[in-house]
Amino acid sequence: MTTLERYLDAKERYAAIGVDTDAALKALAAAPISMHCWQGDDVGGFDRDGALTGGIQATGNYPGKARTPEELMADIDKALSLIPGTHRINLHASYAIFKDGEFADRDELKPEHFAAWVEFAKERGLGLDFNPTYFSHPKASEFTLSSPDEDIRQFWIRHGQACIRIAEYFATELGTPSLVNIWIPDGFKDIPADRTAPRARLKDSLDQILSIDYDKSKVYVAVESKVFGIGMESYTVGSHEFYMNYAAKNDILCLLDNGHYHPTEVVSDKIPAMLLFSDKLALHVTRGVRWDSDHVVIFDDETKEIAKEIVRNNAIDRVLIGLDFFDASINRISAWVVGMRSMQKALLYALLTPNEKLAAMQNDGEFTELMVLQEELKFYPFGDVWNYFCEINHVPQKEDWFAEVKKYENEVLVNRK
Ligand code: RNT
Ligand code: ZN
Repeated sequence: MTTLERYLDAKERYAAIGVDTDAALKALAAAPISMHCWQGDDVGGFDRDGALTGGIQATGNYPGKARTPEELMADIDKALSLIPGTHRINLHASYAIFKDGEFADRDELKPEHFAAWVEFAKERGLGLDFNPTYFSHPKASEFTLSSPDEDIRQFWIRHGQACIRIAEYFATELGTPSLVNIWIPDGFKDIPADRTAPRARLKDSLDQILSIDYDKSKVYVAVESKVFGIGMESYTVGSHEFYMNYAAKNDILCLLDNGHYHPTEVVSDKIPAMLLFSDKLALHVTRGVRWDSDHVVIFDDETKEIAKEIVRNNAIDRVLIGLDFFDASINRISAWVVGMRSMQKALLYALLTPNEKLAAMQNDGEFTELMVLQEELKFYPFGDVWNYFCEINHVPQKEDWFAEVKKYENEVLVNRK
């Protein structure tokens, strides 16, 4: 049987339970995912050589890490060629590209330092998202936006403002809004004596960053909370409650990273709650294994539940989906492709779920029927619909894409010493 024949067969089986597979494919094609550039070089960036700091960690030493902007762009191209649909690239400020001999510190970054990325995105029809980099920098060795040292705090405020201007430039050049996500690593290793003052300083810093004049239809600013980081086990300045309230009061976005909550809390349950109060919200989809370990996103239960909440709430346009992981122990391009394709598979799985029918069962108290159908759905011919989506988007089906990655590894990546 051909891919099309299998698809047509699947289409009939889904139609029998009221699911329109053609509509699902159309909706999936219109769901961009922001692919984080930092999986390609273990969150290294180009603006300095030092170690990764901020209580996050990329472990592993697989050959082929991108060392230059050219290598990173080539690797992104390779990954995108194996991922169906058109997506976005998520950059960090540390990925500024300086001309020979030039250098600008983080508080002096300008659009011109990202011109090469804009050109890259334009040629490929990609949108760009952005993140100020509040780590891996000598001035980020202790605190950033919550620093008690006023000079340091002002330095990082200027960085945040510079990033908004750069994102506005992205949006103008590319004709699609740019998300600026603020995450800071500030916190205490041990029990603090004052939990309020650092948060008051962070609040004031955010106010100052947002006080610049920028076009809110072009730049969406988001704040990303966290429960703890390495070396900041006892207290995180940018906690969930802090940012959720800050975002609500200031009409900006909350970004939920599903590695950033207590282990039994799930982001899939937070999405519908947030959507009742916010027009838009942003996600960092990741996979925490025992802690915020940033493993590659796979087609697991929580990723599926996250996708279901987005789809059921008819919120593909309101939830800005980005990925956030950094695994240096496996082929980095493969990590991107697995993560992106898994997120898309989760969305497709949600789009192929008879959501209204299931909701009606819940409403009518038919919990036995609900369980039975939810279990049976797991064995519907989802893979045949996915393979057809790959075929019509001209990317390899099933595991066939991996041969391309292996070839690239043998021809290109192994030569990076
Ligand atoms: C850290 C946050 C943050 C970073 C990236 C590199 O815990 O998740 O989003 O992973 O900005
Ligand atoms: Zn994150």
